[in-house]
Amino acid sequence: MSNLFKHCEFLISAYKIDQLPPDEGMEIAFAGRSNAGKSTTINALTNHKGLAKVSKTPGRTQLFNCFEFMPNKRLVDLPGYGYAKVPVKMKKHWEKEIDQYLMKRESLIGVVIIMDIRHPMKQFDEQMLHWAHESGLHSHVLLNKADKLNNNDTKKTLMKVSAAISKISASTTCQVFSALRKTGAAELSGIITPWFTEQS
Ligand SMILES: Nc1nc2c(ncn2[C@@H]2O[C@H](COP(=O)(O)OP(=O)(O)O)[C@@H](O)[C@H]2O)c(=O)[nH]1
Ligand SMILES: [Mg+2]
Repeated sequence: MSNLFKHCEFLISAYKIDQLPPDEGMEIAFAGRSNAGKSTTINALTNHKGLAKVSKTPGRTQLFNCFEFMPNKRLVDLPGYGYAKVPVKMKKHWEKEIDQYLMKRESLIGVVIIMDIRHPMKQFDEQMLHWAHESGLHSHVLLNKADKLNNNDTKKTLMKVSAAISKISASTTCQVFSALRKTGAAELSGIITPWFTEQS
């Protein structure tokens, strides 16, 4: 399968939403708790090892990182939410910025919600699912770090989380993933590619 995202380039890092690229074209956001694997997922999807910076220290990459794979088509690595050790003031700043981004960004067409398969469906993940559902955006959940679980536990978690998601948002899809091993990368690409190409 041809990879729509293989010619992806870093565009800009924004500390505030008014520093983002012009709100034109289409973009999708990668959301998830700090350390869930958002940056590693973007690298796996684009087949570009050092594109998005993978952090060794959780909570460090607190910026909107924007990547462009075609003119006016972007992937946005959102600041990680829910990291406990971030100072309250900084947390407030990011909650506000992410909130505003989600509500106001016209070019946003979908969101990929990344969860650590060992700790899925935390409060912020659920909030994001509710929000995606209410705003009628495309949404897809990755149960990442599947390399950390055996097959049986992986299957069980997928079933459990899929059931929980369907109660919140029937149109949201969910898959098992390992950004580290690129397991499930073709499935991910197969789900989000039509978001950009279908007529709306
Ligand atoms: N075992 C494993 N580790 C992963 C996987 N994806 C990411 N990581 C690791 O988790 C840490 C956080 O990843 P990062 O992409 O920076 O998370 P982010 O904060 O959500 O952007 C890094 O040490 C990654 O190497 C995965 O699929 N499996
Ligand atoms: Mg990151």
